[in-house]
Parts: sequence; structure tokens; C-alpha cells
Amino acid sequence: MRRLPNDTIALSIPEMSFETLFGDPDFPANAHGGNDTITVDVDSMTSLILVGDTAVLLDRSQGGNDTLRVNIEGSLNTVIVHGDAQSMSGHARGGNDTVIGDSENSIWNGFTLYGDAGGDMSDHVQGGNDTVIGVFGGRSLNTLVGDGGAMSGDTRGGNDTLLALQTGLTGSAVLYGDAGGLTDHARGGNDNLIFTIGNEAQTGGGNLYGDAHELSGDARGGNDTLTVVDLHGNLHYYSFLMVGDAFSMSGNAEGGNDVLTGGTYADILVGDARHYYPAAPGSITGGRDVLNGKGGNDEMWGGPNSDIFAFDKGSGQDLIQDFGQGNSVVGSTAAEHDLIDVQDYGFADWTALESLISDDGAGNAVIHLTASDTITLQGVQTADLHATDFIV
Ligand SMILES: [Ca+2]
Ligand SMILES: [Ca+2]
Ligand SMILES: [Ca+2]
Ligand SMILES: [Ca+2]
Repeated sequence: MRRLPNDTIALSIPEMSFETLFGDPDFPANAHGGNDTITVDVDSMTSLILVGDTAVLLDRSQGGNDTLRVNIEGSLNTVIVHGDAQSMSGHARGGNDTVIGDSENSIWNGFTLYGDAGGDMSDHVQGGNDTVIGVFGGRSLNTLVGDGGAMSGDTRGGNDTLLALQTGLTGSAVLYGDAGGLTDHARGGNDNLIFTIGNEAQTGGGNLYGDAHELSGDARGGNDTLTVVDLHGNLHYYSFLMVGDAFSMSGNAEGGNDVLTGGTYADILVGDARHYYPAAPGSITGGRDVLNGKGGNDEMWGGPNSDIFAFDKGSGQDLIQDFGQGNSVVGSTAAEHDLIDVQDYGFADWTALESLISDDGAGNAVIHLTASDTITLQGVQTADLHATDFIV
């Protein structure tokens, strides 16, 4: 396989430009892209598309391991970075890239960063194991994607690390571990998504999806870790939607086993999907997820399959919407046994915990962990709860 040279390129783009730049613009069939380091400074009102290798990776081509960094200054820029190509097909493989967008010192910008290819990834394409980093502030809406735009056929997502860091006052980001959509037999990788709220942040938040916006056909989500890290700790206008697999799952989609850890605020945590459209009763399978909303009054859905809801001291007034009921949402009659983990509270035994559970008069059991921490179980009676439902 022919290897293309490793280039180091640094350039600045003037205001009001439209630029498309490639790390390896002349890419012969079945070649291996160079490991390029490209740094681009962007001023105001500019549209930049930066691609680590070439426009289209075909057949047995392989993207290089590139480091792509865009420093965004001024305002009203649109930046799209593709770690490898704009689309990939055949048996092409993405490189293991580091893709960085930094708009910390600017306002009204948005960047979209893809670890592999922002367009279609089809056939037997395999995404690389990429590190995608977005740093932002100034009223920007940003998107970080571990692999690509749309994955179909037998494509495989890489095991990616996505890091969103809000350093400025306002801003938000949407993170997808794999792609916008996965269909056919596409499979998501095992991704690690982290959103960090900086200590100067005032308002913001984001949506974190372990795999995609949509899982359809026979697509399968990966086993992902989603985390919100709060360096500020005292904000009011902040919220996150965290979803282990996808916004919607349809057909015969299958969710992965995901671990979700919320921030200090009123978060929504969902083990598998926000919406389900099964092809037949029970055709959608959920993962075995672990959800911990941390502080704030959180709302949680484990989704189908047996999930664990964990609570730490200071967890707030939380609501579990589907305790023991996740499978019925997708029309499945399979057995399901969700668990509630309250080990952090140090109860002596089940008897001590049981005495703190009562009905709220509206058909819901409420667990009074402390004077300020409660767990409400929607549609579950106190009499239905047993020692085997808890990890004490
Ligand atoms: Ca890549
Ligand atoms: Ca991935
Ligand atoms: Ca997942
Ligand atoms: Ca689940």
C-alpha cells in the first residue's frame, strides 16, 4: 500500500473567505494517507471545510492519523472538520485522528467536528479511534461526532473520545459517539463522551447521545460512557439531555450497555432512546444501563432491559419514569428487573430503607432518602417494592 507523505501545515485564512483544504488532496486508489498536522486560524465571516485526507476514501484506502486544529477568532464563522474524508465506502478505514475546534475567544461561531467522514459511511467502512475536542464560549452552538454523518451497510464506528469544554459564559454542544444515523447492520463503537462546564460558565448545556440521533434497521449501539463534569457548581440555567444510544430507535435496533453520569442540575437521563418505533412487538432490544443523575432534580428512563439507577448523597428530588416498565414500552413481555442503588446513603439494611417508602396519593411510591433527597417511582406502588429491588 502506497503511503503518502506526513505534512505539517499552518496557515491563516483572511476574513470573508470560502475555503476547502485537504491533508492529502492527490490520493491514489488504495493508498494510505499521511499523518498530517494541520493548524488553521480563521478570522470573521469565513466558511472553512478542513479534511484530514481526501474528499472520498474508496475500496481499501486508509486515512492517516492526523492532528487537525482550527483556531476560530472574530465572529460568524462556519467551520466543518472531517478527520479523514467527506465520505467513505468499500473497505475504507478511518485513521486515528485528533480533531480540535477552539472558539474560546470569539462570538457567534459554530463548528462541526467529525472523527472520520461527515457524509455517508457505507459498505464495510470502519471508523478510526479518534479524539474529538471542542472548546467554546461566546453564544455558539457546536456539534462533535465520533465517526460520521450517516452509517449504513456493515459499517463499524470507532471507539472515540469526545470532549466538549465550555470555557466562556454561554454556549452549548451536541455530541454523538458515532453518527447522525445508523441503519442496516451498522454498529456503534464504545465511546467516551465528556462535557465539562468551565468555572466562568453562566448558561448553557447540551445533548449527549452515546451513538446517534437515530438507530434504525438492525443497527446496534455501542457500550458508551457519558459524563458531565461541573467545575463551576453553582449555576441555575443549565441542563443536559443524556441518552445512551439514540434520540429514536426503530425497526430491530438494539441498544448498548451504557453508563450515564449527570451534572449538578436538572438533567434528563435515558438509558436507550427518547422514542421507540418497533417493527413488531419487542423487536427493539434495550441495553443494561447504569444511570446516576447526581445533584439536581433529574428525570430518568432506563429504557428496555434491566437497568440500575444509582443515587449519591445530595441527589435531589428525582423521578424514575419507567421502573420495571422499560420492556413494555417497546411491546416486549420479556422479564425485566431494574435496581435502585442507594449504597452512598449508608442504610443499615432493607428494613431501615423500607420504613422511608410511602405512596404519594397519586399512585407513585416515594423513597424519602433524606429531608431533601427523594426518589419518586412513577406508576409503582409501595407494596410492589421488595428488598430485591434495591442495592443497600
Ligand atoms: Ca478518523
Ligand atoms: Ca464512535
Ligand atoms: Ca450506546
Ligand atoms: Ca436500558
